[in-house]
Amino acid sequence: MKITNAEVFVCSPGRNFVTLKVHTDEGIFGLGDATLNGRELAVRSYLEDHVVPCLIGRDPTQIEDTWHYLYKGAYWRGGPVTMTAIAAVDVALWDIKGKALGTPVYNLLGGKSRTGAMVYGHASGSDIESTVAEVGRYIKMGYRAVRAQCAVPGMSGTYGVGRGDLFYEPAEKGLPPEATWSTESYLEHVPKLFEALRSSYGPDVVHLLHDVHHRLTPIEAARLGKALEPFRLFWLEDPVPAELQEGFRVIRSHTTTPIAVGEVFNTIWDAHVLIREQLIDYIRMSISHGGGISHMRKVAALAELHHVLTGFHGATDLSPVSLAAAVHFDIAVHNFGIQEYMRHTAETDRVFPHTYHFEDGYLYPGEEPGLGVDFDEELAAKFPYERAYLPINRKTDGTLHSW
Ligand code: KDG
Ligand code: MG
Repeated sequence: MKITNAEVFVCSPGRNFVTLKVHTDEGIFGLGDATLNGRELAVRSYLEDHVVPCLIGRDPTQIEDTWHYLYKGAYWRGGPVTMTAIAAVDVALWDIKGKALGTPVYNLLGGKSRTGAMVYGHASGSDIESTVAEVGRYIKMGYRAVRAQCAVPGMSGTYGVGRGDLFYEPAEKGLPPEATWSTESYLEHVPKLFEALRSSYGPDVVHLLHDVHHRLTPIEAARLGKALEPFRLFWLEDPVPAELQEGFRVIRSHTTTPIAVGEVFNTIWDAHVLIREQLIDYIRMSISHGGGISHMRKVAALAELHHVLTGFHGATDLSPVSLAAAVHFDIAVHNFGIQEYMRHTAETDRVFPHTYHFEDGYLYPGEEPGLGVDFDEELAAKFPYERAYLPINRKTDGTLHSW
């Protein structure tokens, strides 16, 4: 089999997505997600201008060799643009292999370790009362795990807090909006939210999660982790910016609240110290930003040795192609922990018809060959790209902060 062509599509059915379609001389095609939130067109150019010409004529079944060809052959290794582009090619090749062999991708990864992947949904509200009610709504829908984010009094537009429907979208159209941040108010407020949640729903009805979005210093994060211990979180996510990883030793030495990190990591080299030193409990790298299925198999294998579980990023900016790949991976890999599942809009689901489905708190993959996801090019063309960014975040004195 040979690759004959590869096309890149940028569309915006509710939000922007970049999709790679790899064609072969046997008529089989594979799909990959190349979406990088707020930097979509950079990945399109990386693929169209630099990667696609090198793919023509290659054997699509040689997935591992192609991965190293793109990673090592570029000389310039790693980074989100490169690794998202490599991931899109890699996932498309796994899709092709599954279709060529007539088997779902999870079978190529060792078969099922479980039947479904437990997911968590996003509940948020403008105050504690509405956030508690929203968590209740998710419990009623069957979720076993819910991330809870609440607006902080006195702060405009707290990042990660949705606008009360099931299709919360973190990016906003146009140029980046700006929000304010006060660590003092946040640290005061979050324990009150989780106290209210546990007193409403009890100690064990639902797993509770929280995302700090990289906004604390290590000692502040340690204080938050300690304050949340009585409410038994499933995890506390991205407590500090993860460039300086020594910070996680400080957090770890003070609290038993489980820690999750990694949605902005791109290679195993970003994660190996945190994993080897057991400074985290969940690795959140995703297939689409972490070099694809081939690379994430290595990350998961390293994590398995060190009692770290997977908890893949699954926000709306990861397209249904990514989500399908994640669900196949989740049910195959032994050290799976949880899968983030932010529902896509109906328009997105129509552009990417898929067979994975949600039931009773779990996602299940389809049983057809490959990933079980398609791409409706004609419909996608009706939703052209619209510039959109994640918000910028400033402290109350105007200093730029982590988003
Ligand atoms: O593109 C960035 C978003 O996906 C991210 O901000 C969402 O933090 C997020 C999460 O945990 O889903
Ligand atoms: Mg996050």
